[in-house]
Amino acid sequence: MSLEYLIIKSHHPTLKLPQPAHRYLQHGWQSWSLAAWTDCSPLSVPQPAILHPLQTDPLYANESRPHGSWFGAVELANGEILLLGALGLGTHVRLNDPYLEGWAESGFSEWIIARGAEGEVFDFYAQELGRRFGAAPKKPAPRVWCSWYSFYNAITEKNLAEVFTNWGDFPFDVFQIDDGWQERVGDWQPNDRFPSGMAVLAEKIRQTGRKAGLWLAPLIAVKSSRLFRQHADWFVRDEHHRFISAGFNWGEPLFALDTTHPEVQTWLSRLMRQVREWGYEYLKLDFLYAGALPGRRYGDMPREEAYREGLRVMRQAMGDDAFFLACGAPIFPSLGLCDALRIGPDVSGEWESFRDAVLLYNPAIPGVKNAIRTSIHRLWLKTLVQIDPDVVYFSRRGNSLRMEEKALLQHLARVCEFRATSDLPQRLDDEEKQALRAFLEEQIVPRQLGRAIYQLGDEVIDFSPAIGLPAPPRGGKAVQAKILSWLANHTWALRLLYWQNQRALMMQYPPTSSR
Ligand code: 9PG
Repeated sequence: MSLEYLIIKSHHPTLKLPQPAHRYLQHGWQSWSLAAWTDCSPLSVPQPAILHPLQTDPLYANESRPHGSWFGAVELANGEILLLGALGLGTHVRLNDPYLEGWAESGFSEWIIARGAEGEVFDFYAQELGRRFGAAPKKPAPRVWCSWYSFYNAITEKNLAEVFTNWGDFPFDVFQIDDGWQERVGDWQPNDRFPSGMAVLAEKIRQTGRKAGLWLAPLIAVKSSRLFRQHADWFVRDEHHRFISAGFNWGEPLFALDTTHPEVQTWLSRLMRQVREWGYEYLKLDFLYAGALPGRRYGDMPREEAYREGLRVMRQAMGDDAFFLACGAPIFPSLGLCDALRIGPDVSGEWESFRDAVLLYNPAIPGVKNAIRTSIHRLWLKTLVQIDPDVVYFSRRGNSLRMEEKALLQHLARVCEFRATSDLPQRLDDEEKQALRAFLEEQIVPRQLGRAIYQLGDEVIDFSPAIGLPAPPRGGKAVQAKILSWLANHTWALRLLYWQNQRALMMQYPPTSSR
């Protein structure tokens, strides 16, 4: 098969399929949104709807026909791939059999139409995207210990310092502090569990010979934050002058900063310089989708351009020497401005939950199967940016993952060549420690053998057990699903769930004993 292609400029390109489409590659908008080959039948709309702004492109969340952001591809009966892919932002593709339809939210875009073997088509697409957005990862991916998937937000300066010491000479390059250090999302000062301040902790990390990493969600604020209360005019609104929703998390509604507002840009610059001054060199900037949600902004520009403007401001302020991991980030608008990109939803200590996967039909909710499924469909981005599939687990304790499930996740990290974990040294036995050390030290060049099949050294790994989507619920389960979706759309129910989780977490890591 040889590659055939054409580059055109269009507002609304329509392509008649030469043969019936067998499968459609649906590509979600941001890190956590679903990317997967699906049969061409409609998919259920993920629930609850209150999370749409946080998990998908909310403008298209109710579209159940095959569609996606920036590009779409079909697999033809002879196994060839036909791609309609934009080279510009604010673009979408859907399958309207027998047509593949693209459109740009504003104006014209360049588009690639390419046909051939899947690998060749996507290599070519990546190369053309690189020309427009910036090519080739410039920094190697560091080996990271991240606090999130063991402590969640029950971190204290004391329990973190303990972990940093306990790792001894383990080959990590970065110790990254995740969510839980800040006063509130929006108020980026240390809370009372970090009485010595963030600079002291960064120095402690540096003394162990690692770089200090920090999590922030700079483009959102929770309703109760000082930032939101004092600067309501900095937040994106709709045409009726109401604040747009950036979703719901931490038991609260989230709002989106307007990255085109000059005062917001000044504030973002200061924030980035502040965390650099504290001594953090690895920045995991999260919930970034908020900068590109639909709404009215100070500067009248397309939403993904507004986002890119915000990213440019932050990149410039943090400096080129910082390592910037973009998370919860719209994929194409982040290219060329970050060093690494999260390419799937969060992992969790569970493979798949019946409630989330079947009843809510939500492929963006944390879980190992969801994380592998979406990441596997974004590996072709590797020539453009370091790709982060989230952390792996080596510990048998603290999760319900079976050996082979943990192994598949570890293999995904090997394929991405991005190695991170949240395992706690005090919870690993000797065998697990040895396996983790070997994982961090090994150098394997992965080779793709099939759509979801990779060769890693002497092993051939088939990721298909993580690829399938669940069948939509029927009968009694469908009734259960309706009730649950209704319930999960109420903020009181989400708050209850949040406080329940927090209570369980506080019992596991009591703040008093670890302060
Ligand atoms: C900290 C976490 C971790 C994690 C990030 C992000 O509701 N949701 O669907 C949802 C998805 C992801 C998420 C939180 C909520 O996690 O990906 O690594 O940093 O924030 O809060």
